[in-house]
Amino acid sequence: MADHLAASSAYFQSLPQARYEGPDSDNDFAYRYYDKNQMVMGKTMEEQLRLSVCFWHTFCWDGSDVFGAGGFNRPWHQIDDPRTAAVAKREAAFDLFQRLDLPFYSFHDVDVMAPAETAQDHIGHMHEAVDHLETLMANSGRKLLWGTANNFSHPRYMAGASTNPDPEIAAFAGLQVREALNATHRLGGSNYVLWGGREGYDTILNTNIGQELDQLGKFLTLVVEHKHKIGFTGDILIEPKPHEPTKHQYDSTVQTVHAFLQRYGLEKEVRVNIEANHATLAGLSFEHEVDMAFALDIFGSLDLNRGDPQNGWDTDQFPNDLREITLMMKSILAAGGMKNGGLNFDAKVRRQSISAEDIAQSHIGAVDLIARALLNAEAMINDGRIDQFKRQRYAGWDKGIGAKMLNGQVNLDEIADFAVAKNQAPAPVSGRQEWLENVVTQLVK
Ligand code: XLS
Ligand code: NI
Ligand code: NI
Repeated sequence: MADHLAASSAYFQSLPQARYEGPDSDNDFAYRYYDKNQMVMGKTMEEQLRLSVCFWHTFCWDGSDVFGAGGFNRPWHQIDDPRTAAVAKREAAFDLFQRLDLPFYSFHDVDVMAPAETAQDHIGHMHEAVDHLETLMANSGRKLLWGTANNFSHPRYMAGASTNPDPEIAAFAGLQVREALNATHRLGGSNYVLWGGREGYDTILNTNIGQELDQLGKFLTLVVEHKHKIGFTGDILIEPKPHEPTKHQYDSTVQTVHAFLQRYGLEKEVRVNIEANHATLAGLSFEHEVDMAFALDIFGSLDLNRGDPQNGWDTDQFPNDLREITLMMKSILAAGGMKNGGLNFDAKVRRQSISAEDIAQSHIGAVDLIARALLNAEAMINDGRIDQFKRQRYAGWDKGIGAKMLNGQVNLDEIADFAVAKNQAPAPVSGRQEWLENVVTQLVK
């Protein structure tokens, strides 16, 4: 066991410190575009992007899938004593955070603590983990983007957490959320996330949807109350996803979450954490979800990854589509940039990528992709053609009958009378989609 402990702290030690070396570098562990101190639209790249490494895919997953066992053999998974294993995992994680020189991380309660079956053990093991995380954060200067409770993996949650037919299970979920939110507060986290992995159904035959929505709405209200009670000033975020593991998840998309929040009077209290692959699963684009969240004023934070066009599940691959990420970054910059949010890599290496190098290079490549996207987005805003075209397109609504309609100064008769008085059919104008796409192609570098 001592060997595994030593191997855990040495696991990432062969990796060089990642730093900016510019586009001509031939070092696979260097950043070619992510220069954390470079100014982009009034902030450093580090401040604009607020990049975060997640615990679950990177340190908890052992490489297993539904057809086979894990082949990663990370040394902290070989330690028999669960509390020692958790210490080793946390130490290895902070070593990697520093080697990548990324400022933030994210976790589920169960990712960072020794497993617990009872409520008392859960509290004890979680406190032990948080004490250690606090020290690791102070020593490394790393910060917490968000914490969350895993209320979907344990078999007790097979029929949901707050939406479970059994209120005692909802109460256990409440315990986990209280502990995870308190921990996030204590560690100075910027946000607290709720992803309702099993807050949905497998079949309507055994599900009372109206009852479950009320349970979920009430539970969320209690979480918001607790946030204020303890003085947590970060944002509470819901992470939409349409399905998987459930057949249908209630928090399907940004728009359904917004409607849900309005129904329970929480639209000023809760925002969204948007994940690229979840948008794909919902049949939507990433930039659609981001733009929708800004339009509804519930944008919170982002989980970065990608799906695979040939599969219909959450493959959680590292992002690599520069055009897609550029358009998404453009939406964020245009809306004034990140506030409490950040860009969290909710992404995992492939099952055959078994080495420590693979973990580092997956992150380094994705960080560079995002840095390039940020620079492209800045160029797109400075170029101005797309924004100018959009503004022009709606200019009619700033004056005359358009302004009166928007301000509620005319009724349907008056609008109709206006059309009659015009006495000519309005002429269609080009939407210029291909020209706009050409502009994007020119600016994505
Ligand atoms: C799963 C989700 C999950 C959340 C946190 O699909 O993306 O990882 O981000 O619970
Ligand atoms: Ni996620
Ligand atoms: Ni996901």
